[in-house]
Amino acid sequence: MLQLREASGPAAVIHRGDYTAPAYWIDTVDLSFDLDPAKTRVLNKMTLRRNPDVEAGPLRLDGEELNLARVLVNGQGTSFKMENNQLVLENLPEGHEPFALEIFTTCAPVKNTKLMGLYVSNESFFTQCEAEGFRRITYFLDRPDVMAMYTVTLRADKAKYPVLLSNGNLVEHGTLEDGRHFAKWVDPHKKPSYLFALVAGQLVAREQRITSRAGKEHLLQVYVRPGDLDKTEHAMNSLMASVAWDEARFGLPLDLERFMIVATSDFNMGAMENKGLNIFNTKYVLANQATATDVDYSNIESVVGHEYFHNWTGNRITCRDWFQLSLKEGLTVFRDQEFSQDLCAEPSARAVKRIEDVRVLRTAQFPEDAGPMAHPVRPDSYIEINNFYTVTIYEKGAEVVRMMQTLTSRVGFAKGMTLYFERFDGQAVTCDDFAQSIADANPDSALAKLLPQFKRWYSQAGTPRLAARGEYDAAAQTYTLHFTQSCAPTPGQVAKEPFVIPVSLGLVGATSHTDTQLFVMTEAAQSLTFNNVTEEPVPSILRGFSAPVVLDFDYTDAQLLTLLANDPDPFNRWEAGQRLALRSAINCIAAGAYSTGATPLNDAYIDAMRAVLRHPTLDAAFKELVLTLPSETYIAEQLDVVDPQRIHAVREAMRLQLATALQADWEWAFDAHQYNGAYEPDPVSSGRRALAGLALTFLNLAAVQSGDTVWPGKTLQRFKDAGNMTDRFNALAALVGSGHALAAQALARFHALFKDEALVLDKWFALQAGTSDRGGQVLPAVRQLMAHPDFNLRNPNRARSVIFSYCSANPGGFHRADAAGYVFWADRVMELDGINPQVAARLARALDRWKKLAEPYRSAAREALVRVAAKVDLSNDVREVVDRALA
Ligand code: 0A1
Ligand code: ZN
Repeated sequence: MLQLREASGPAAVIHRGDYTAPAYWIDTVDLSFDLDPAKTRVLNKMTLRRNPDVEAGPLRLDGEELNLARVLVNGQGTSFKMENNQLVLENLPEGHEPFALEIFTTCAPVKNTKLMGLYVSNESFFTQCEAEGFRRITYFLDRPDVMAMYTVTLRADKAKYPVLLSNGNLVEHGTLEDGRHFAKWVDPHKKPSYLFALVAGQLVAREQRITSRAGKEHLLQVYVRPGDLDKTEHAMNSLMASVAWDEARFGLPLDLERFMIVATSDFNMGAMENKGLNIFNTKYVLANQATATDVDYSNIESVVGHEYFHNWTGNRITCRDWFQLSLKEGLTVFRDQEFSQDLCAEPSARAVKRIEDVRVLRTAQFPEDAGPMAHPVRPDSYIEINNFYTVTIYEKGAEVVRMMQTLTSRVGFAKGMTLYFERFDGQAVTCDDFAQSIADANPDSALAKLLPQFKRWYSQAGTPRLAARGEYDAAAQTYTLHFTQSCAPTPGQVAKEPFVIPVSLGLVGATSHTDTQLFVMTEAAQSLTFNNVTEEPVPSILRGFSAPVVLDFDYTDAQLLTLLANDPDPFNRWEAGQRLALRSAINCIAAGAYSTGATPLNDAYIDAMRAVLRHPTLDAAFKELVLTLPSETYIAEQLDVVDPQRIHAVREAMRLQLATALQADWEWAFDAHQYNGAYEPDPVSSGRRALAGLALTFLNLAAVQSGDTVWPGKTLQRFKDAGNMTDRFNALAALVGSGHALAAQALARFHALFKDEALVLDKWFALQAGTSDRGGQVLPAVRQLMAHPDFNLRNPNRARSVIFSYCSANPGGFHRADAAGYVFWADRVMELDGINPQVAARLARALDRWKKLAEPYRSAAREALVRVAAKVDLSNDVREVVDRALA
């Protein structure tokens, strides 16, 4: 067997403009695996043909960390060479006839700590091929525009690996000599290599047979480890709801006889949409009321939906190249968000979901768009594609699709989807192809008229700012809104052209309000006049967050209080409360007046919050959102220079003020919303639990302040008695978050109760690493957690639960004046990079916004980045992130 040395050099930048079609097509792939953790043998028999549209050239197959044993062309040995991780074949048959290529390689799944390609987790085999993992299994044209028909034969020890799965249909299985067995799978659909999957191990399945609208029978399966079957009901329900929804809303049926989901506890991301064989992080499958919170239930519903919806948007029509990633991701996030909204019985619950989605966009994507990693929804270049599975591609991409729906109507957008599938089913296409389909199906729509300009959302990075000013003419009874738009430079893009911004808006008066209308902004400056306006109104702009922009409007406090009380649009009602809180925070931060006992919030705000909390008809879930202050990260984004300690102190002062000023109201809220009946994860009951949980948080904060022991005692009791994880964890978090002495025993008890539940232990770790810092205690605690016997750096979920919870989700604990947080960060990035570069690169992004930091943080952060960048053997993943940060 010959071992090939891998050439390495400076990482290449890949440009979108350099796309060329492949020189060869692969029509069929017949793979045989002899599965063995230390040495798995892979026989890959393909039929290929030259692409007649491309000038003849050598065949270059991608391969990584493979041992090559044999290459045969039409059954004969052939010459080949290795160049930059590619197997290059020059002496191939002339002409355009198909030829056979057979490649035999081995790989070592047990050594695969990157979790890309074929790897071992808990003694089972799993694969992850998106984006470029298939080349770690065999030599291939590992690019999404090469779509082939797959046949897969798996052979393994029967006792150790009783279940053998791959894409498509099981056509044959049986026993072999020496206690081995085999299974043969045929996928009836052609697919790109990134959708290939195999699973082998000791697994059990929950099964469900369903009949589609068209009368077809399907088998749905959720595979987990033997002890976890009692945690699969919700995932299965979510899958059935997904199948029904895609048929009902978009006319897209399940195109497979069998659809499988398999859960693994070692996974870099959330889940993967491999054709017919989705592989999931256990976090997004396993749930029962004792181990999972309401948030977990809702995430499972979204992720199961997301991966299922990819079956059409991603798998039936895929991406021509990885620059088009948002073609499938933005569209599929949009679809999963719509799915979750459509499952809400009440309109108010839809609004709650929308607010939650916007909160993610604004706290994660807006900073990305303003930082060193900013990139367009369709990027122009990358070094490591794994770095571009971003909130911009996913969440901003979803907003771009939502704006298309806004500009064509719900019915019009569905027509556009139908046209998209008529045109491109079975193909690998571009974002342009998608946008053109939606526009062509709606020729009279604003989208069709503005398409070239609309597509700037794909090509220009950065978050646009929409500034508005109102002008009331009492004599003429007119109200005019003057709008301007702008967008700051981003790396590589200095000047920006105006965007198409759909602005949903209305006017709110003391006693009446107008209907919502849509104003489509296209110029740098534009005005809109309303007639017959008899009193000066308050404009409610960007209702439902109709475009992913920052809205600047110089509202008075009184105007915001009006919107908070009267806006018929729930999103803007919530937004008014956030603006008021943000203003108080920023004023207090600017004044430097944040010493202990500071009261940043004014009485009007407190009274308004009391009115919302006590409101007779508003939903508990909505109240919880309104009464939650903007996060430290969101506050930081509004400032030019960021002192994370000051932000933390001010926000903590605000929380304490809300806790004490509304103490009686929180007591009422807790008593009125706690509920000990049967557990249901629906929006109404989970909203109640969320509000009761927030009340407990505030009651414990107030108690620690006043020395009262009643509420901490009650909270501990609630923690012990809780009938579900949501209530139990909220009680625990309230004790830990307040810094009360009872927290220690609750934490110990929680660990003892759940020591065998990995996902619950993740929560236990994350809570401690993410807790509010009081005098620098969090970093030493984090170091201790890393020394805990249950800690394991190789398991991404566990690494995230401690290290990311501290570095990325705990600004008050992480940004220390003594730089120890950054030293810790740099050490972990380098340590993780040797194990799993994808996870390391995500952690590397915790310092993206270092240039905004005040001293001494800024210099210390830079020093930490420089130290990482100086490491010679960094992965491309981490190198790209730190180089961009330092540029
Ligand atoms: N396509 C998946 C996301 C995903 C991407 C890369 C992965 O491995 C490196 C895994 C999953 C999705 O959107 O769900
Ligand atoms: Zn996806």
